[in-house]
Amino acid sequence: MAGEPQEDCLFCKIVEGHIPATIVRETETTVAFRDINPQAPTHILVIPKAHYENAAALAAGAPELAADVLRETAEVAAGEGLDSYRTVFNTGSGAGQTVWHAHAHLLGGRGMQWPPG
Ligand code: IU
Repeated sequence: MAGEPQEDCLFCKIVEGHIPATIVRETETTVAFRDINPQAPTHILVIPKAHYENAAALAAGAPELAADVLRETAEVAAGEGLDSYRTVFNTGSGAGQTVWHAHAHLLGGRGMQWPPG
């Protein structure tokens, strides 16, 4: 069920501390940890602790929590000393989503191209 921990979800396991991750910040509702395959000098994932399969499901099911995730990306960016950064939500396999627990990619520390690939 939306919002409930999923047994086969890797990011739920990170939230529960069952899989190690380099945690940058944690709030009552979110966790931020370094991506294991960084695509920029700073690449951090900000996730809601509750399980929603993508950003659309999160925004529809728990709009306050979606706002927490967005606020937290800004806090993490400030903590990393980033003036400029990119926030990405991949939604669907065609867009590159591989983990089905909503997450914001926070990328910074290098120049960015537009449009993205
Ligand atoms: P995506 O938008 O679903 O493709 O992003 C998933 C990200 O999760 C991707 O950048 C992976 O490198 C990252 N990741 C991770 O940081 N730790 C893990 O244990 C796993 C994936 I699996």
